[in-house]
Amino acid sequence: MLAGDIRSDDNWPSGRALVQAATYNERENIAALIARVLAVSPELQLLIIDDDSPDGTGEMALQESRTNPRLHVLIRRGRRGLGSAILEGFLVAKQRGFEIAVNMDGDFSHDPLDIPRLLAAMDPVGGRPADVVLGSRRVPGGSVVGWPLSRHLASWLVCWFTRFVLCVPVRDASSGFRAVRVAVFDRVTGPFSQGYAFQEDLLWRIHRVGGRLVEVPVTFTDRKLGHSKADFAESKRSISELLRIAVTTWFGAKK
Ligand SMILES: Nc1nc2c(ncn2[C@@H]2O[C@H](COP(=O)(O)OP(=O)(O)OP(=O)(O)O)[C@@H](O)[C@H]2O)c(=O)[nH]1
Ligand SMILES: [Mg+2]
Repeated sequence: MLAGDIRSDDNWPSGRALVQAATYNERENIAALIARVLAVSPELQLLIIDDDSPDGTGEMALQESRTNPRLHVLIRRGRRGLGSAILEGFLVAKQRGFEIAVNMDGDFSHDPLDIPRLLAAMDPVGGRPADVVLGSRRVPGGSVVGWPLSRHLASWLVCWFTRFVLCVPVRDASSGFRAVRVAVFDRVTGPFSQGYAFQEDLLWRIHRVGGRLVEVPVTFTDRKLGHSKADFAESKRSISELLRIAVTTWFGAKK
């Protein structure tokens, strides 16, 4: 949190899992997102990390949080990037004593009803606990609905690169739908990618310290409302960050 940022409240109920969504111009989605995530279970709390959306998404969430003790909002002054927002959410979850943070997009590409499955896979009965559970489109049972061919190709390329060049043993490293055991941030340090490449970067760092990554199938549905924020400049930035990580993977140079 920087000077000028706005935080909704200080009295958080205690809990095990915090769901978080980074938002930028999601006014068509935000109210329904809040309602549907919090309806999944009375045990869940939700943190919205908004980068001062010009369309008022942050204020709408802030307003809602005044009457809802399970909803928390951080409005950051200035657009600081998706990766930086997600990282801040994870660190808030850790500071507030949550054990697990579940990150999801704010555009309903991720179905809130899948959250309990992600949480269950974190600590399977009789199995090994995970550090990250990915909601994966690329394991049997997972799928994508509504993407044009170009999106499939770009996504496949990034996932292939992360798996075979960055040597991260998952099929859907780009998935933003993921449960993370926040204690992992005691072992993993940055500097992290600030933009979309944060998703692959974080998995790469967790894998390098021996963290356990698990995938469960989900259906990803392309957004119906609002617009994608993944523009050409962001794609260029992500590609250059992934290439830098590749250099570190293979040649050990400092990132
Ligand atoms: N706080 C914050 N959130 C962001 C930023 N950029 C994107 N987001 C949010 O991150 C999530 C993912 O962004 P999207 O624009 O949906 O990206 P995408 O899923 O690759 O693109 P689509 O499939 O077209 O929706 C959404 O909830 C966005 O509102 C940012 O700079 N700051
Ligand atoms: Mg999206």
